[in-house]
Amino acid sequence: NAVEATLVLVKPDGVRRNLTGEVLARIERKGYTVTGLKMVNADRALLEKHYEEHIEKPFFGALCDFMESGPIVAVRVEGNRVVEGFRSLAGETNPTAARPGTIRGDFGRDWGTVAIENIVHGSDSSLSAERELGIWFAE
Ligand code: YYY
Ligand code: MG
Repeated sequence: NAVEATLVLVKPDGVRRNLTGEVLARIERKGYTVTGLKMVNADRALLEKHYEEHIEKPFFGALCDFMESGPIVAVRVEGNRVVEGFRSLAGETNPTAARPGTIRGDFGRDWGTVAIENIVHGSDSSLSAERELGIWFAE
């Protein structure tokens, strides 16, 4: 057994569309445990830390504008292999490619412009999870 924690963010599109409860319900229904929860208005400095691997990417500016467009719900989730498990619940990054039945497949919007609106973030490894939880749940 490999109980670990991951960071889930309900992004501004998810909060705006009243999907916070839907995302939390899917997490809990899967048997994972919510161990931290807060609403955050992210600023550029926070997002540059969170998305440091993407700073040089062409979509970075649009991604930050999108992530700053409204409140985010940050969630600490615990469970056996939850990092991989939540990525599986979320589905592929692009909502067009994400399978129906996944959060992004069911609710994500790919307008073909600017930032992809894919409802949620989930850490991509246990190392990323520790780093990101330190950013969003500092102190
Ligand atoms: O981990 P994940 O969120 O699935 O994807 P990443 O490759 O880490 O990209 C982070 C974030 O950036 C993604 O959720 C949407 C956005 N994005 C984008 O708007 N356009 C792209 N071509 C790639 C990613
Ligand atoms: Mg990522």
